[in-house]
Formats: sequence, structure tokens, C-alpha cells
Amino acid sequence: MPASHESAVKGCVVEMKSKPLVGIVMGSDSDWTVMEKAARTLADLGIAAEVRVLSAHRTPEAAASYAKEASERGLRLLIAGAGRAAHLPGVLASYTILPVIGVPIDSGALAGVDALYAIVQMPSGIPVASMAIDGAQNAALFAAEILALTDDHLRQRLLEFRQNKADEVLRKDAKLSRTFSQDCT
Ligand code: RP5
Repeated sequence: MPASHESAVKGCVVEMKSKPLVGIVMGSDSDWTVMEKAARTLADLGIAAEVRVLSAHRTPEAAASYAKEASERGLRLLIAGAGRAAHLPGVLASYTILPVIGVPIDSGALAGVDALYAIVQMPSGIPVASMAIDGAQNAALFAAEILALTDDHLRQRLLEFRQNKADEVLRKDAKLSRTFSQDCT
């Protein structure tokens, strides 16, 4: 990673040396175990991010102010994770025209299907891109793909990420097929 992109995720804080481009927002600190994957992936790709806990229901005014000010503060994208009646991504999207990527969180009784429906079924006119249940890593990668449209270095890092994933699968394939053929002889 280039020195200018040095980063570290420590607890609930993503330390970056440059100004945050992505706001990672979640409805509760109980969402952090899932949303941490988004923070780590952005950090690995050298994308500066900030992390906030803001609730559409418990702190609606703070959530609205955050979304209203996000663009002028220099943020380019929001990733919003929430569980249960997961209105946070939609509420943020209603106050900004920055792209909002929603992460439905499995927070119990309905295993995240409640949050998935709440996030994916936005009324037309106010879009939210919904990831899979607990799909925080893909949210970060999707954000990176959008940012890479205007950043060739980031595009290169994403291509390397893809290649590493492919190499990992090829290694696993080779290992498993070797083990299987040995077991069968
Ligand atoms: C949602 O309710 C949050 O996003 C979280 O997923 C869920 C439970 O929140 P806590 O009761 O753990 O704070 O608003």
C-alpha cells in the first residue's frame, strides 16, 4: 500500500492519513462485528473512511444532519449497515444524492431477511444499492469500484484483489483435487 494510504482499523476507529472519502454508518455498535469487514477492506485498498453509529430511529436528527453534510465534507459514498426495521440506508439516501450502499444485518429473530426487505424495497426516486445479508465486504468493494472509475491506482489495486481471490480458489482446487485423488487410490 502506498505510504499516503497508510491505514489501520483499531476498534471502532479507522485511522487514515488522508481525508475520508467513504462514510461507514451503522444503526448500532452491535452492527460493528459485521461492518468492520467493510472498514478493513477499504483500509486494505487504501481508501480513507470514517465510521459512525447513527440510528434512523434513535438519533434521527443526527442521521439526517450527517447525510445532509456528507457531500460538502468531501465524502463520495456512504455505506450504511442496519438490522431489523433497517431504515438507516434509505433515510440517509433521502437527504443526499451521494450513492448509498446498504448492508442488511442479521440481528436476530428474522435472520436479516427483515433488514434485507427494508433496504432493498426503496420507493422509486430514492435509490439504495443493497448488498447481501451481512455483505459488508462486498459493500466496500462496490464502493471501491465506483471510486476506481476516476482513480487508476485504485483500479489497479482492485484488479490485484480479484487476481488474489482467483489464485486462492485455484490453490484450494489443486489441494482438494489432490487429496481426493489420493483418497481414491
Ligand atoms: C438496528 O437494530 C441496528 O442497526 C441493529 O442491527 C439492531 C439492534 O440494535 P441494538 O438493540 O443491538 O442496539 O437499528
